[in-house]
Amino acid sequence: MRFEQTFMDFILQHQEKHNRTYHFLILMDALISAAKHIQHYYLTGALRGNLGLAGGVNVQGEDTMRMDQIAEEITIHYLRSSGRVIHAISEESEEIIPMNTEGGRYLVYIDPVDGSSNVPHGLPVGFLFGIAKRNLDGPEDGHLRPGKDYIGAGMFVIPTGTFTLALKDSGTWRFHMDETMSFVKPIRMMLPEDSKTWEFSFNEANRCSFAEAVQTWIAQKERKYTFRYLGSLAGDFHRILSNGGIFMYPAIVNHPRPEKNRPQGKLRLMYEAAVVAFMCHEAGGDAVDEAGIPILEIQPKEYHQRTALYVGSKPLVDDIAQILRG
Ligand code: FDP
Repeated sequence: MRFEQTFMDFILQHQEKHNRTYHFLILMDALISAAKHIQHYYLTGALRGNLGLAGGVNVQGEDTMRMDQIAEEITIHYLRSSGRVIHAISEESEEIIPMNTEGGRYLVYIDPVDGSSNVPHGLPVGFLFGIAKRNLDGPEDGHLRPGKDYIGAGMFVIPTGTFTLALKDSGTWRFHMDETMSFVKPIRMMLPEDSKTWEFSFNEANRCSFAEAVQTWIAQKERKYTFRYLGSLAGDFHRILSNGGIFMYPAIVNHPRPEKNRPQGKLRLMYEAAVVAFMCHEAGGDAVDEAGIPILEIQPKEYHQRTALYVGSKPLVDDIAQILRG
C-alpha cells in the first residue's frame, strides 16, 4: 500500500522548521473543516434544492444564492470556534465580523463561494481565503492589510477536492483529497517557464469594453496561446498555476452602455485578487491592476474594494504591466 503525506503533517513540519506556534495549524484545521462541510452541501445541492437563489441581495448588490448563505454560515462557525481569529472579512457581510477580538491572532479574508454563475450547474467554485497576522508588537493597526502582508493565502476548488495553499516565502503547494477526505500529497507549484502550455483566460464577451491598449495587446498575443475560461476565478487560476499563461479581468471602460462600465474593475481586492496574487507570487508569477501596480502592494481603503486583475506568468504580466503604466 502507498500512503501519502497528509496536509496536517506537512504544515506541522513547516511550523516546526520555522519555529512557529501551533496556532496556525488550528486555523488551517478550521478552514479545512469549513471547506469539507461546504463541499458536502455543494455535492448534494442539486438534490436538496440548495443550488438556487436565496431571494436577497448581498453587499455587492448581487442576488444572494442559497449556497452563499450556507457557506458563509459554515465558515463563520468554524473560524469563530477556532478561537484564533480576531476578525473576518467576508464577501457576504458588509461589516467586519468580530470573533475573538482580544485573544485572536489572525485576520482572515474570505470568499466562501466564488464563481456564482457555476453554482446552478454544480460546476467548480472557489473558497478563497487570505490570512494576515495581528500586530504582536503593539496595538492592532487595522484590518485593511495589503496582500504583501498576508502570511498565507489559498483556495479550495469545490467540489473537485483540490486545495492550494501559499505560505509566505515558502512556496505554493497543491493537495488532493483522498478516500478519507484528508488533503494529501503536497506538490510544489511553479509556473512553467516553457510557454508551450500557456493559456489566456478572460471573458471574451467583455473584450470590446476593455481599454484600447489592452485590446491591442490581446490581439497581438492571443494566437500563441490556448484560450480557456470557466468563469470561476479559482478554477481558471488553478489552470494557470499548472499550465502558465495569464488570467485577466481588466477594467471595463468602453461599454456601449456607459452605466455598465467598471473602471475600478470587478474582482474584490482583499479576498479574490490579493489571494490569487499571493499564490501566484509564491509560484514565481506576478499580478498587477489596471495601472500596472503590483496587486500585493495595493493598500486597501475599504473591505470590499474592487480591482482589475492581470495574474499569471511573469513575462506576460510584466509585458502588459508596461503597457498599463503607459
Ligand atoms: P462570479 O461573478 O460568478 O461570482 O468574483 C466574481 C467572479 O465570479 C469570479 O470568480 C470570476 O472569475 C468572474 O467573477 C466571472 O465574471 P464574468 O461572469 O463577468 O466573466
